[in-house]
Amino acid sequence: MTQRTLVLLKPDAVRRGLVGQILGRFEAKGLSLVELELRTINGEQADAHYAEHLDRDFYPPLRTFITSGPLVAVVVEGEEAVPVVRTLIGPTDGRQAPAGTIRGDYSLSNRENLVHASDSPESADREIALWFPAA
Ligand code: FUP
Repeated sequence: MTQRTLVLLKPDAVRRGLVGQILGRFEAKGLSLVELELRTINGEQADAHYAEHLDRDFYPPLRTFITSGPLVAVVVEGEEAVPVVRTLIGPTDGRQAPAGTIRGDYSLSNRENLVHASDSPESADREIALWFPAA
């Protein structure tokens, strides 16, 4: 089944010059990039994206990080795109993520972990509407 999912290449990915390599992994897998924009978000936009995490202890530094510079917002489309992209990026903590995953190969952090991807089709619908209302 064809799905769409919302991917963010977070400010660490842009700062480290990893945007091309990360997007290349999605393309090499056979997925399509159907929306793509470089954007710097403010705190209110971060709160809307991370609504489920607002009360967590880790949220204030996460908010500072995600607003710290430009990120790349992407809508990725393809067969089972939601779980397939989650598999490609790996678990949250880059120190524990397996080699071969994006986080496993490029991140040593559970905050600066390079990529966000929607965790369910319902989250994807909400997040795509938030980031690309015209899509
Ligand atoms: P994930 O779905 O893998 O992106 O992870 P979560 O939705 O659980 O967390 C969202 C983001 O919060 C993570 F990408 C990084 C950040 N985070 C922390 O900074 N500290 C934590 O302990 C957990 C998550």
